[in-house]
Amino acid sequence: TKASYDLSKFKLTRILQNNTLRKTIALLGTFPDVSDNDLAVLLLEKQAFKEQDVQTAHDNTLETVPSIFSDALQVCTEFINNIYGSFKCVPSAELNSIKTTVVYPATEKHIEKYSITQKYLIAETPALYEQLTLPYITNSQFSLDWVYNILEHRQETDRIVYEDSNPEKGYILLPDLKWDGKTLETLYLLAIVHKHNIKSLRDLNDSHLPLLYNLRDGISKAIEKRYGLCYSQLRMYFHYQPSFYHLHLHINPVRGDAPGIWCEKSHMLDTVITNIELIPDYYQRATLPFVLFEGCKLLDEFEEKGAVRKSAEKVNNKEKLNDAVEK
Ligand code: M7G
Repeated sequence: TKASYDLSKFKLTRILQNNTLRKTIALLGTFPDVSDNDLAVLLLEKQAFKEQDVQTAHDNTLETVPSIFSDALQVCTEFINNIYGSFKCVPSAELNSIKTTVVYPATEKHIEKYSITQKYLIAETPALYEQLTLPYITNSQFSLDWVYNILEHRQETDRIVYEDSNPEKGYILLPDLKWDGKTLETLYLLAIVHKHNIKSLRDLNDSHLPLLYNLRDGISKAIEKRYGLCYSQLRMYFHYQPSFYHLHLHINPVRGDAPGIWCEKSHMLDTVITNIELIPDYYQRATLPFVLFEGCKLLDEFEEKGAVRKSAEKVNNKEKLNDAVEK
């Protein structure tokens, strides 16, 4: 499907976040050609190196793939000092592309998601989940249209890696939006379950064990077949809280460090299975930590209940500072 906007006509309002380590930048702006009011969030990401890209012509099996070391390489010498050289090289255009993700029109919540703000860890008891989180996610959450488009084969159909169409324990396995679809080193897949109304980890109990076993076994088989990675090379996890409240599993290679892989947000599939095998209603009884951003209404509500220790943190910091000064 063709986009309704022309990326080259993007007009910047402000930079939301610039991650020099990840080489990503998140931008807020508009497409004045389409509308002056609708806001767009753009995420630009420089490519990771594929091991293929550095192969040289001696390896004649790879002759058709573009390599950095070819006649197309433009080399500008910055300096050479004794045995040390510094260059600026521009490889062929294909090796220089920028992965671009667009959310348009973007909501306030999208802008918040891509901005850097202060973050706080919440200890969510089952009671606080019922009182605060559940009403909040019921009233204000991202639309799940993209999820249903995938499950009902309206979008991304040609990207499906594997489908198990069983309505109770089936799922669709496909590349995550974050993956460029090419670089095996940064492989990132998503398994979206067919069953509706499982909002998140919090809803999982022993009745879902067949679904969880099926995810574990089917995904690793499909990935081994397509990408040659075995079960033990894969990291499979749920996010808590997720951004999208229809159960889905994140999958990427243990070897890489996937974007947004934060321990405070990730719950390994194997751990989830064991917890439920031992205690069938584990996730309805456990206190689960999760992160909230400054400016989020839910954070204020948790703060009122005393579940956020902002002030204690300040006191501690002040004491630490005093200690440090005295020493
Ligand atoms: P999450 O844990 O709900 O939220 O994961 P997070 O974004 O805070 O991690 C949702 C996952 O779905 C993320 O990894 C997204 O990159 C991915 N995703 C989001 N959208 C809108 C799409 C989409 O349209 N297509 C695909 N294939 N993946 C998406």
